Amino acid sequence: AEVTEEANGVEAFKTLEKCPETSPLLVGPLRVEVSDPMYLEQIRQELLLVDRGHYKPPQCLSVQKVAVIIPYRHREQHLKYWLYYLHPILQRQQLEYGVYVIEQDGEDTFNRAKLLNVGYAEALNDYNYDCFVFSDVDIIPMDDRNTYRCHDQPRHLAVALEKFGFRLPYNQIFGGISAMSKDQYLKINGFPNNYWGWGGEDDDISNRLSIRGMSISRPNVLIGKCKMIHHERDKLNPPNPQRFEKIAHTRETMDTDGINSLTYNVVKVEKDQLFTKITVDIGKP
Ligand code: UDH
Repeated sequence: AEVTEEANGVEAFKTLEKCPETSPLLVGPLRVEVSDPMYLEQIRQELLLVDRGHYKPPQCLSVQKVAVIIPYRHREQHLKYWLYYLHPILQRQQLEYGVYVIEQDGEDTFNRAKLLNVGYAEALNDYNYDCFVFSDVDIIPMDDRNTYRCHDQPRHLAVALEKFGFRLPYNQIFGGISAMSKDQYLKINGFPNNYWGWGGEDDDISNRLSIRGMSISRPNVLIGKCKMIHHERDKLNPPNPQRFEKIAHTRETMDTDGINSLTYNVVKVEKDQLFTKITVDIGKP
């Protein structure tokens, strides 16, 4: 039951019903343009119901509380597009959600999976989330029926990208955007902490899922179509030459490398209207 203020100042109880399985606010396919510059101030003006990155649907009670975790460094323009497109989509999906941008401090080699582990831990410190969506900063869904919530099995959301001809390049792929419940995440001991540089960590996560007997669920290729913002390779995220060797040994490493072995230091927490940015020192290779 939610307390609401009535015009005469008397408090009345209004019970919010659970949100429906399919939101009536969805519109389907979306146009996603990433050429005009974006201004954060303007985006904030259009999203007045978001408070410190958190939103609760006013119409109904969201069944899941979703933390959206973004691994991040030096991608300011991409983040603006992400915020501009994703907040309205998540709101039409009638989700209760919080956005966490996890920024790697310093200029050492990037480590995406470790940042995602930090995001899981920090989001849970902040609020009682039950579902975690892990999203690259440069991927925007092109259909709002691709819901950012958890399912019976771990979910892969970035299903159809132009760079792969709008098809899945291989069946076990789990990169770009994924969603896992707290239980699913803990069952695989979270993500590996020692994939420094580009590549392999998503396949290690996929290995963990199948080793623990889970399968990957997905929307179909029409609903799962996403726009990836074009960019050059980041200087501090070179392809990791060890990745092939490492993904061959997930079974031996996953129980000791993961959320149970995660260490980091929070350097700064910044509460923007549209997101919480946590800058962290995660060490170096
Ligand atoms: N990321 C950052 N900063 C970095 C590196 C990575 O924020 O310096 C994050 C960001 O959320 C990004 C994600 O990590 O979306 C994945 O990294 P990526 O976008 O570099 O990986 P992707 O596979 O691209 O999308 C690889 C480089 C492709 C170069 C193609 C040149 N034509």
